[in-house]
Amino acid sequence: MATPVPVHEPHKFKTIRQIAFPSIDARKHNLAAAHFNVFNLTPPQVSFDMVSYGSGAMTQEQLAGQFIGDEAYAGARNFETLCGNINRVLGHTYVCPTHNSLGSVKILLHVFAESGQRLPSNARGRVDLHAPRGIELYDVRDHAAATFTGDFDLARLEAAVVEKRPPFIGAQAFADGQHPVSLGNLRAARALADRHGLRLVLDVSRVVENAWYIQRYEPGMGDRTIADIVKQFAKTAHVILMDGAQDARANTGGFLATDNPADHEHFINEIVVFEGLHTYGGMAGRTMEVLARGLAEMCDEPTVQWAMQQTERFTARLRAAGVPLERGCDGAYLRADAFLPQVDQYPEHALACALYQTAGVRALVQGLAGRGEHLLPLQIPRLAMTNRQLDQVADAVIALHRQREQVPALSLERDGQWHDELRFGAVFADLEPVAFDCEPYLAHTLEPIAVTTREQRLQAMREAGWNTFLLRSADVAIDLLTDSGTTAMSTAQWAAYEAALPTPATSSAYLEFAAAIRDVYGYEHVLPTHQGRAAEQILSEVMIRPGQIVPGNMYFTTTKVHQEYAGGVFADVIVDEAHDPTSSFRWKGNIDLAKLEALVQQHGAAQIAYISFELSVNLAGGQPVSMDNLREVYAWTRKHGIAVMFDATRAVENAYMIQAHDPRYKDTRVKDILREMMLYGDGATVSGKKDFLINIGGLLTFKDNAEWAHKSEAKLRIYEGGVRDGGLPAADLAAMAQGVREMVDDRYIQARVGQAQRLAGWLREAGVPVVEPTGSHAVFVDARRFLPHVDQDEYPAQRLSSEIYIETGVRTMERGNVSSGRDPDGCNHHPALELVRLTLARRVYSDDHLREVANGIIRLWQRRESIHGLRFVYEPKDLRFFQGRFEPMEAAAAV
Ligand code: P71
Repeated sequence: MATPVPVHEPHKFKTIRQIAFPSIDARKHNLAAAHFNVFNLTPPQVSFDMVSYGSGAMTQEQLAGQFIGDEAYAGARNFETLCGNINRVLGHTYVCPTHNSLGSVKILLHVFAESGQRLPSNARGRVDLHAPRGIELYDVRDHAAATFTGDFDLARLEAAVVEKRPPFIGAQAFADGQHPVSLGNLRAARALADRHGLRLVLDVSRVVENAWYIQRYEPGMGDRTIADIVKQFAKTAHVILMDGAQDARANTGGFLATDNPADHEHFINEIVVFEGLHTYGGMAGRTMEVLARGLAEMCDEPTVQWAMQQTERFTARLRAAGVPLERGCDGAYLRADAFLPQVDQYPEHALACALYQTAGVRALVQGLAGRGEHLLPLQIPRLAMTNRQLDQVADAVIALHRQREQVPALSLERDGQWHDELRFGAVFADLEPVAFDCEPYLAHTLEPIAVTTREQRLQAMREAGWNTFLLRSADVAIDLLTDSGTTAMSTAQWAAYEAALPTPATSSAYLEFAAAIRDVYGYEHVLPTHQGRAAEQILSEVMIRPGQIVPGNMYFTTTKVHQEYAGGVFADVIVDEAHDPTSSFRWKGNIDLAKLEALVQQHGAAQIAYISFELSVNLAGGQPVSMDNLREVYAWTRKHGIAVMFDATRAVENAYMIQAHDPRYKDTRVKDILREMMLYGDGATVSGKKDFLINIGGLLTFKDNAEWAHKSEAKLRIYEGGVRDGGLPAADLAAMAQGVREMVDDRYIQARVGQAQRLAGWLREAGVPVVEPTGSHAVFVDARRFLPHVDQDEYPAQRLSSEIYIETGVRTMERGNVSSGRDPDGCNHHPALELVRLTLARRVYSDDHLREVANGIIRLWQRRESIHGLRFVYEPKDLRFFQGRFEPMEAAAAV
């Protein structure tokens, strides 16, 4: 049987590329400046660029290959890798590299053809390449074929071969992007070519998508792998050519390959004239490496199934809404003439303009104009978009289809032979604009995720002592352990990272970072640290005198440990609702002023070190603090001369919650809300591994108190590194500075928090008990209500997190009795909250990943009675949740 269709991407996003969402006014302006030809728009003017050529997401292995390019003029190692992979994947021995498929065609025609000849082919697209060279294509495609519409009409092919004496037979996998070819038909064409002493030349740029069709629809092929079909298909031809920017997901590059050494000899003699040398053919060494790795990966079965599922889903959604289209190998090709019957000239351009005007989406028509096809391809950049994004793009097209009568014709202002030359004039129609609320970024590179069986996971869990911290990430499919340091960096962050110049003195990266912090927080003194807990240590030592009280809105593990090391005594002043997982109070992060007042009454204001004020309180469930509470607490501290120190680790998420749930702020940008929040404090520690969108880094910052800053700098030099780097390389500082600018983007933060809300919604619908209301960085499952039959001393949340892994391959974190440790009397602390945290990494997983997480947990919920508790077999003294090991109670009972 063929591989089943995966329910989510078989990879996660490793790096992302931000996308812009120009306003409707900007779009109209851009269209006019582009002469109403969307070809002239640039990527920053476009939200979704629906082109598949060279725009796919690479894997991390491909990206890594880019950096080991062997930029030698002759005999590059990368060429050897490329040859090896072509041989393995496509079955041909002799390789002639070219700069792209145009280079390949140029060589082919030069070697085999003469001007005036006619070339029978199943594809029309190559007219663009051949016609200007005086070679005419002769259509021998079987127009009556139902499924394999790219098949040759063998009788017509035979006739053409006899009459026209062509130089060779041209074949294209997934001809013109729309017409798949069956393996049986291709083999018949090969036999025909052999009978007439002709070569069959096959363009394999889209061979993978074609192979998927064969697997699915060609009789007897259902149990073959994509890899097997691809090889059989490619080996059928005498000569293959490939464009690296298609299935192999390189951004350029190409090659000719053959098993015939004499043909190869001809090719490489021309290569030096037109392309480069026979061992690089006009490609950079790194391009050969990226292409070689892309070839090696392109037949990965789950990835192919996933990509094709996206195309099916996208096309089906449009078709169901009555949008006229043809299904392409990489998307939906809109039939612009049927879409806009009132527009009789250039309907494809009119439609492209209307789509850009309403939604900022670009669909591009390319090649020779005037061919009378009127197709507007909406191609899916390979593996770069989520289904949520594609659904919204489809909805934008559907919304336009509903208003299609309003779409005006364009008036031609400059004619030309090619679509990109045309210029139009137009009046803007009154079209309703479309808004997106999907992820505001595309995948740039991908990281594969583990595929495991239940038996393997059970074994892994046993070896990890029933502690998800001790699992190997290589055994984890979807990792919801933490949102700390797990973000996908953006291409802008990587650019800053690569460009940063290291120095133990003041780096530009530090200045960038300090400027970003001053801009976003409004605080003057900026001290970088290697991560959050380092800032906590310094703050605690500078600000706490032994014996002082440190009131805080619920504790965080590392924060409390450092306060205690400095001699402080933590006092919980969070509102009572925070300890009740069923309370739906909106601002569970708030401080209870009465509790603060009582502390001052009892100990005196001088005994209070500072208020430790966490935003988006992690252990309460990611619960926000209200703006009013921030203001009131600050006003209260001014009366008593007490400082407010934020744990601003997830302050941006808190700002978003204020925007979303405090009607007074609904029209205020998150950036401005954050700036106001920070007015109500005197300093902050930050674990940059969360809000700042980086993998390592932290911050200690003070609003204006130079003395605290000075004392802290002295500690920074001893504990962390220099005062201008805090032990961080300039590169990480630079990426962090860029992350601070990206984190306050309204669309990003809304998409991020929205994911948590949707995941919670799916669980809630099925009755799974989750902490209410849903916080911003995670969904917390209430293990007490999930497993009411398991005693808290048998660690229900710990067991539930283990079972979630075994059931689904999803890694989560216990936040309950294990995490909160033992009291001085040796008994477990028995916290009110016994939770499993499903924490969302930033910009890494799609809704499809999370839907599967929900489904797995719902399956467990349905058989919850069968789940029992755990007991310790090894229990460390401090922070026991990290290293502790357990065994199931049922195993203990069986002994
Ligand atoms: C999280 C983490 C990472 C973590 C830390 C300890 C145990 C398990 C996981 C870290 C935070 C945090 C807040 C509010 C300070 C830190 C420490 N959170 N404040 O949630 O959430 O920062 O890790 O950069 O040192 O998984 P650091």
